[in-house]
Amino acid sequence: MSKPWWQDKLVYQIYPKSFCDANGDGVGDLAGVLSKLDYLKQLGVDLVWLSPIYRSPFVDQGYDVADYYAIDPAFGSMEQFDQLLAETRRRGMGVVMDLVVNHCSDQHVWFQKALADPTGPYADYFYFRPGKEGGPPSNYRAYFGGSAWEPVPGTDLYYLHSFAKQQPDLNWYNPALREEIFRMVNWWLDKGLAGFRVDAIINIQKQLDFPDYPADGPDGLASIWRMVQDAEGIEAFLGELRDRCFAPHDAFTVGEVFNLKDGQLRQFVGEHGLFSTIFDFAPHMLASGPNGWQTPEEFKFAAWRGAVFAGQAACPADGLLGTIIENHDEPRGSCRFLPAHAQNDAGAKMLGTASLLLRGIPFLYQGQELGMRNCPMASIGEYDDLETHARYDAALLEGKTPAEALALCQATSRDNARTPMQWNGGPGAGFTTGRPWMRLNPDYPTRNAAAQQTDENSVLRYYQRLIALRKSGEWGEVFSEGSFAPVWDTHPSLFAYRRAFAGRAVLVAANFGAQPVEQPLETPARLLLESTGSPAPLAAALAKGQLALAPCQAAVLALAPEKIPEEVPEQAGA
Ligand code: ISL
Repeated sequence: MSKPWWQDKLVYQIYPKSFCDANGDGVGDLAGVLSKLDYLKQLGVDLVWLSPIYRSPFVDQGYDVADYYAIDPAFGSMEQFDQLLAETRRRGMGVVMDLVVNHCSDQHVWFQKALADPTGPYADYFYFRPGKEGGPPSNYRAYFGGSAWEPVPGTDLYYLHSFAKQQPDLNWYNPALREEIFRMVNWWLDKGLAGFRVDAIINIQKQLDFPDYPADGPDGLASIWRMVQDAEGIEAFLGELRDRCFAPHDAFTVGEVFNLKDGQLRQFVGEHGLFSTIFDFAPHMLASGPNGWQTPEEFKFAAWRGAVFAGQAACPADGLLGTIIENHDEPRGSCRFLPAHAQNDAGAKMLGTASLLLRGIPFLYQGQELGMRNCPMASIGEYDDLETHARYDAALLEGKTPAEALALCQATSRDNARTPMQWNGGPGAGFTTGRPWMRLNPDYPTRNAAAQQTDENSVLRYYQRLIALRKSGEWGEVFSEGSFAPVWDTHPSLFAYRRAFAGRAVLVAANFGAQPVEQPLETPARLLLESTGSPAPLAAALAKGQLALAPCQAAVLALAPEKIPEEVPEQAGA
């Protein structure tokens, strides 16, 4: 089996609206991205994933595409996009676009034609269905709240939308629609794109009779997820997409896939997988309590470690998961996957170490490398995200007070991760010379890339060293191809694992506890990297065959080669 070209790559997600604004209109743009390519190269980024930049009315920040073949003018032009392809290539990097094809925008010409002729061919690009008993065809709640069915004006029909009503679902059961999508995907790949992050893709499978489900909320509706979960057949659609588009271009693809059924992972990743990789969201699911986002859960170390290790164990030996701390839909990892005492720069470095060296394709989200933090807004009016507003309304409907509803938004809002990137401590944080489209996190005067670049001990400089180690000539293969084995996995505060490849092995260990820890090591170990900038006590302990970690300290150790073959349990096939 030959190694895929993307096996040792590291991906950095850009949220274009909030990354860098070159023309001063307060909204990030492609010229801004172009101006930061050297920063990304210095960080060690291989692939740049851009959240959607297609023409869009931005009801859901570009995840509502009005024209798949056009760059939205807010971001720039197709010439600038081509320049981005050329400039990344020149630096040995690649560009990954977001592929949003569960739905499009209601402004897309297909939907406009469908509305104009609701029994014509374009109506079958969507799900147009007659109502039932004077109401919608079924009782589904859309992910962003309210009925998932919206009346088609002037008819007794409704159209289906899993997300906002301005995001009508596309009918993958129609071969003509699939042809349109394959043509579009190939058009982008022919341009020289490295690949795609494939949005919300599990939702393309439906039960075409759209059965009702028992209500699961005070609105009398049932989550549309119930219908998707019981639907089947996605593999056929995705297999066609792979065979017609991705495979001929040898593209890198990452699926945004939630809640796979038992045994399904095998079909999604690996040598003949439907995608190159899919995100491992299991740790993120822990943040939702029994009532989903309405009951956010505090960080529990053992449960989190268990979820991460379970993902590593479940991944087939010929496949890789996308390991991820944060993205544009999630609160910041530095405020989520750390105990209260560790929610600081030392914790951010420790969490980065624990995550980036796992087996998998590491994904970083803009600002993660600065330890950027959640930005609780002072009022609901300061939030831009439609999901946050829908949650606020739903919480009020549930009987929560406005203050309680706001607190829920502050804890869970997607806008926590969407505040502008903090480039320097000057006006507009170096993000814009104008008025930023969303307020800046007030910590930008001290937490910013320029300040961190000159501080040897900063989160940014540490991430640079960490990524350099992951990709180094000496240790790169251990991280990109090596096996994974948990270590001390019942310890109350240690997060530790071994990676091994071709007779070489490293131990990654991090102390999430508030007290120092000491563990005897079975094999001599040499320090490759540690996160606090004070390596002396650890080095002294290693000389005595001990691992000693202060609170919030993470370390990467090379294990003595002669001991490795017997000592390290090899993962099947690795
Ligand atoms: O964001 C979520 C939870 O806060 C998820 O339920 C999210 O809606 C789901 O992961 C799908 O997300 C993707 O598709 C959405 C878009 O709003 C998200 O930004 C995108 O990542 C609809 O296109």
